[in-house]
Amino acid sequence: MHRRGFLAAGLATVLASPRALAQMKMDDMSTMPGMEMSGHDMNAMTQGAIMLPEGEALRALPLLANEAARPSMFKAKLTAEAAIARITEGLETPILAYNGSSPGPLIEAFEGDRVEITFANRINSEASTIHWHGMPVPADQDGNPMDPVAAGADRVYAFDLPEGSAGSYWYHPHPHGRTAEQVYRGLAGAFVVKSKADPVPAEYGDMVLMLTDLRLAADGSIPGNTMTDLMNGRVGDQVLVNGQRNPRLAVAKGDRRRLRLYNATNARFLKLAFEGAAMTIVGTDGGLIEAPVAADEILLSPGERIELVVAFDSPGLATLGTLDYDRGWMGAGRPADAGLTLLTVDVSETPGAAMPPLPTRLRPIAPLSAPAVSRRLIFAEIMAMNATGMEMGFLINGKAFDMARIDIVSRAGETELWEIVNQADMDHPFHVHGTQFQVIEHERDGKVSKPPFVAWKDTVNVARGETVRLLLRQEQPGRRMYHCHILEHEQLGMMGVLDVRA
Ligand SMILES: [Cu+2]
Repeated sequence: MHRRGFLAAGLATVLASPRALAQMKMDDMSTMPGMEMSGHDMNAMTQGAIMLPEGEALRALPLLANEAARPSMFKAKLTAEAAIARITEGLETPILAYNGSSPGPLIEAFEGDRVEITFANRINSEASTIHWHGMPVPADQDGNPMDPVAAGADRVYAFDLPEGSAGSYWYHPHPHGRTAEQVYRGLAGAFVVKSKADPVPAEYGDMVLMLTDLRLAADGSIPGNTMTDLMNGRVGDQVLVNGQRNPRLAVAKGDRRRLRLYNATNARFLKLAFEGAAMTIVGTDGGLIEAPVAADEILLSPGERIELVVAFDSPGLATLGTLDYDRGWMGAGRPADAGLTLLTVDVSETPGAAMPPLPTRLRPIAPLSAPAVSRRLIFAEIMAMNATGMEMGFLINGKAFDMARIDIVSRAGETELWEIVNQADMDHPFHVHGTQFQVIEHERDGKVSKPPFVAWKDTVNVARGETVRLLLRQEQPGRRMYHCHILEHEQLGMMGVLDVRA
């Protein structure tokens, strides 16, 4: 196996301090965090994948009911527990669900709302948390691995949604060492913050499409992670939209639909294209962009979201599908990324009611500027064979994650320039908690390019060999995580702790 990192100068140093390295030994995989591969799983996997039926009517995600007794308040309870999904006839699939549903219920709240969500962890003997991905919540309410909720325990997450925070966020577990597994077993949901002054016409609707992927063994169970999954991140056999495989949606000719696409997979890169319909980008992770931008293709890396207006002007079938994207795959078993149909839309011959046009301006975004500090984060993979097996590490600045170590100290309210350098052989989507950032530059092979528009992001893909420069400002003090959003990589060390001080 040829790897750029294999003989990197830093390797000896890292291997000399094995406790700092997330380590994997081929001959003792059962001791790895998140690794559970029994002989039963192995047999099930070789018997071929169970695929879900296609073509059912697209279901909207169930809405989490607001139990608050007063206005400007969102109050509810989320219970994480084991559930049985009857995914195909005669087969029962043990999953993890929020309030019995996977994906979890959709949370809709408004800018200015106070949010109080009681989390009941009823997962059998496993700690968990709820992380509010992308949201500007206080550090101690953000479900970090340092704040686990023990099995059987409850806690309340409370925070305020500031003005200007409307956007397409999501929630998922973030417990130390168990995030990847709890997510691929079913725990993730969307959290949409709305603005009362939304410029996108209400006639377009507003629908969340949660993209997840699933792997089912012949007996209907979800098998544990393999060595390949740990290296590349887990990629399932089928990509689902709101839990359905290639569901169908009926629209009238001339309709416009507002669709919020979420890549909630552990590790699958989705290069998306709409055939037979025109996509216009209106928003990113952290809400609306300044003006609509037409797009033929969109790369959505794990953790990212995109907000689209799709115009259905041609009668017949329109399909949302995937194109090939090489994100750097290690070893055999590279998934067939291209040619998946995720959603089929029936566009009627008869035109529907006329739809108002999309405004040419959506909202202003003040550019972040004049960073007071610059930082450089180098992402690297290391891999080595030794007497006891293969060791693999996913590192940031030569270090694997250590919850007790503070890697970066920042000051609240100060703009910083972060340079994320990917010296690895795989793409790594970079995510930071607690704030939204602005990407200002990409550099690859000495070529510098600017992003096509200003946008608020909390997750950005850093392709192998690429450097991404971004400006970011944390407003609230406390400890924040930054990490690769391939959840297996995060679990194997590619995460750091940022301490924001007042
Ligand atoms: Cu990664």
